[in-house]
This record gives sequence, C-alpha cells and structure tokens, in this order.
Amino acid sequence: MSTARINPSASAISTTIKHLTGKLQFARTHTFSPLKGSGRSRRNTLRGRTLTVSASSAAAVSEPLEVCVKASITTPNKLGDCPFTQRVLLTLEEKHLPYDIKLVDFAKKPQWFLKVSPEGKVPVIKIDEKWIADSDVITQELEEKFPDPPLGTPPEKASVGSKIFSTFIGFLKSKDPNDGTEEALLNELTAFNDYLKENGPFVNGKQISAADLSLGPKLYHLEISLGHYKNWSVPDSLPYVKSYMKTIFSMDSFVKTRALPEDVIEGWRPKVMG
Ligand SMILES: N[C@@H](CCC(=O)N[C@@H](CS)C(=O)NCC(=O)O)C(=O)O
Repeated sequence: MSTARINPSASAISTTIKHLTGKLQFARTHTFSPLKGSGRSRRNTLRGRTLTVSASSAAAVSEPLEVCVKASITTPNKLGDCPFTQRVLLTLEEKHLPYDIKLVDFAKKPQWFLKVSPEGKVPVIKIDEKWIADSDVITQELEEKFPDPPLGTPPEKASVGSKIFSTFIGFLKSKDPNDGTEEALLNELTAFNDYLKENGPFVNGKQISAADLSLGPKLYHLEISLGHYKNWSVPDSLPYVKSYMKTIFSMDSFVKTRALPEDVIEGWRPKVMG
C-alpha cells in the first residue's frame, strides 16, 4: 500500500494517547477516554503499565505507533465499533506498546486517511514509516517486530473458533427463525465450548494469545447485537464459552479498547435491516 504521513492538523477528529515511556508519564491530548473509572485509577493503571514497558517490546519503540480507527457515531471523540481494530489495539496493549489513535469519521472519510488507506478501511497502522492494513497482517507484523511478550498461537490452534463470527452474522441477518442459522451458530459455539473444556481456559491453554485477541472482540459484538436485535444470549449449557467471554471482557486491555455498546448496535443496524 502507499506510504504517507498523517497531517496532524487535518480536520479529522484526531486523538492522541501517548505513553511517555522514557519519563514514566502518561499524557493525553483531546478528550478521548476509552478507560472507565476515575482519573486517578486511570493514571495509576497506566503508570503501572508504563513501568512494565521498559522490560518488553516497548523498549524497542521510541515514538508511539499511529493507528487509524473508526470514530464513534454516537458519542464525540470516542472509539467506534470495529472488532478488527480492537484486535490490533488489544495486541498493542498486551505488548505494552505505545500508540496514538487517529479517530476517522466514516461518514466523511478525510483525504489524508484515504491516502494511507486507499480501500477506506480500518485498522491501518504506521510501522517503520509504512502504513499497513488488515488486522491479520498487522498482528503478524507486530509479533515479528515486537516478539516480547510472545502472543503467537500455535498454527494447529489458530483456527479454533474461527467460524463463530460468520455464523453469528448469518444468524443476525436472518429473518426466518427456521432457516438453520441459529443452529449453525450453536454448533460452532458448542464445538468451541468442548474445546475450551479440554484445552482452556484460553485457546492456547493458560496463556492468552493472538487467537483470543481476535475472538474476544467478535464475541463482544455477538453478545451485544444478538442481545439487542434478537433477545438472544449464549445458553447456560455452554459454560466454558460464557466464562471465556467474561474473562476476556473484563481484562483491562479489553475495557480500555472496547467500543460503546450503542455503537455496536448502530454499526450492525444496516446488516439487520438490509
Ligand atoms: N480484513 C480486514 C477487515 C477490516 C474491515 O472490514 N474494517 C471495516 C470496519 S470494521 C471497515 O473499515 N470498513 C470500511 C467501511 O465501512 O467504510 C481486517 O482484518 O482488518
């Protein structure tokens, strides 16, 4: 893809989160605040996080990595709904890498964004002066360039749960309760439940890995949108899936990078109505 620099004075809503690793400080510009809780706890959390930075991948980064993300359509200056973007942000968080978020207004994509992402898609990230698209490519690149802490999922486990997202979308879009889409989703969730029972609590056992960082945001979209549009939730007969979701959704990194539920609902509306 083409290489370009973001003009920081571009008219797009632009938000910067800077983890000033060298000075053990946290500086925030604009009002974007994906973290919940008081300013004090937020600062404390981030100070704690910053302290670990120098011992890990962050030591290899002098400047925050720039990431373009979708802006909220319901709330000014908030991160919008995109499970692929959250996957990348989770990877950055779990690797303790400093990053700057650029919120992109999807209703009016600015020229600077289309220059760095000709397909008009997020996420895109700038690594070594090059803009990289696609969460698969980005997370792979982050793993290679910043291997500590390692987040790779062994290849034989990398596709666990990978059909959950497509079957969830099939069910969400379905207008016929008897078309088998709910059953297809339940089959995938049941297979995942059985897998977790034997191999969990995470896809790669005790340690969280890339597969979980990809699946977590998709399950978050599933929970919110199926709850809203179909009054549906993961059945109690799948306790390992339920506890997996609870664990991932309550991680600090997840809370910090998640979309607002109202954005998730609005984001899926055209698909449900279409
Ligand atoms: N395969 C891509 C998918 C990225 C993607 O589809 N992003 C959506 C938002 S979640 C997007 O930017 N769509 C463009 C648009 O809606 O205009 C990835 O894994 O990063």
